[in-house]
Amino acid sequence: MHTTFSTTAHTSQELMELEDRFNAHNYHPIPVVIERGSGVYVWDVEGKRYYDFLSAYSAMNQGHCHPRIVNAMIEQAQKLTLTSRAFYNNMLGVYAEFITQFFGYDRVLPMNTGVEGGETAIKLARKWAYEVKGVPANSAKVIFAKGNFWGRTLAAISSSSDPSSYTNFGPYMPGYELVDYNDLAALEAALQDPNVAAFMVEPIQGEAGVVVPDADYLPRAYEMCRAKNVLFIADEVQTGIARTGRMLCCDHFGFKPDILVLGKALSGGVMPVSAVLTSDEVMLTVKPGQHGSTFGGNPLACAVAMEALKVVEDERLADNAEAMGQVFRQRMRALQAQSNGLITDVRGMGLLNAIEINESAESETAWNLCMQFAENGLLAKPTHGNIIRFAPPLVITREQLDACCDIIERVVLAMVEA
Ligand code: IF1
Repeated sequence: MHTTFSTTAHTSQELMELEDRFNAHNYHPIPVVIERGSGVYVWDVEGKRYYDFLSAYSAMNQGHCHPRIVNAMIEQAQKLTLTSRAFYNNMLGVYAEFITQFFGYDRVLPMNTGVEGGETAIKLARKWAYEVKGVPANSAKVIFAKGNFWGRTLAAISSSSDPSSYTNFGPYMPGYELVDYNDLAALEAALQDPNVAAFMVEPIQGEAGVVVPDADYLPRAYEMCRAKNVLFIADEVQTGIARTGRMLCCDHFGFKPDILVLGKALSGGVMPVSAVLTSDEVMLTVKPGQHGSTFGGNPLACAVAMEALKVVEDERLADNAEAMGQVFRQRMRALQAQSNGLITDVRGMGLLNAIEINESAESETAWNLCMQFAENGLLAKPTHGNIIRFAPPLVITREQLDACCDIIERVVLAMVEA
């Protein structure tokens, strides 16, 4: 039935009410309604400007509406957007060569969302386990770290240790095993099973609260997997594309994962683009008809992803993330020292950082801090009640970063004095 649609002249309040009334209640956003973005800034519908310190969970590393990426998108959109993989398109081969050389892998399998990338990596690992490693049919295992987050599909939540992710969505995917993150002994024990196909891990756990492992954890885990002929799958959906101060977070630790999963900022945040990169040995186990996606490898995504990666390189965003991250953590540590115990930890790498707030079970200190940050023109969101993630676009300048640290400092010190 056709009713009255309210399509014009909305205030933030009206727009939030519309979502509340007609949309699923699967999120609890900070009450700010964004209408426009440019670089590190976003504006709400009333025209108020904010620094974006979430970057759509690290999808906007190149900044909002990067002109080069938007132009690549518009030009390609006017020419060809989708053919499906029933036919070749003139962009996929060029993109495949570009991205495999960019990251140093034999082959790429293009998908759309991050979770599809993770799913693809696990399918590849299973197939490789049966057809190359020689694991008996249907008995391959994949090891994950507790606290992992790789999306919302049934396969992804089946590996989750977070009850809000998995409760009442069962039954779950078999063939998974969970070990503690940052625990090499637990990984070593799990690797004793000869049917293990892969260990899938985020170099820094994002959803768990920006958990940075010990310096030797990842390279030693990689060596241990290698010794057992187990594939090391790096979920760099959030940590990749310069976020942590190197092109890949694994680059900090001097090893190259067997399977690399990328998403989010691979498109500069203009559309969902993910990719799985690996060797001939692993990738060629999948034959025509055995995996794919209508939109995977579409020419629009290819054009956008190539430009998004070139921007990261041309603007030296990894170097900027590294330098700005140092400044940011230094300022936050100084603030922690002044915070009378309100800030209990400052951690991160590059521009993927978090502060931990001393919070009692019933209080909403971190949420209130984020509301005050918003009031003062900076957007961030708490996770797990007491952790505030700070992840601005990597194009942020020193002046902008200092202004943002000033805001955070002012709000935190006002809270300390209150
Ligand atoms: C949401 C957090 C971030 C990811 C890693 C795969 C995916 C993600 C390491 C799946 C997605 C998201 C999705 C977003 C919130 C979010 C998140 F808050 F849960 F912890 F980034 F830190 N691997 N991360 O972090 O990618 O399928 O979503 O494209 O709203 O669920 P996707």
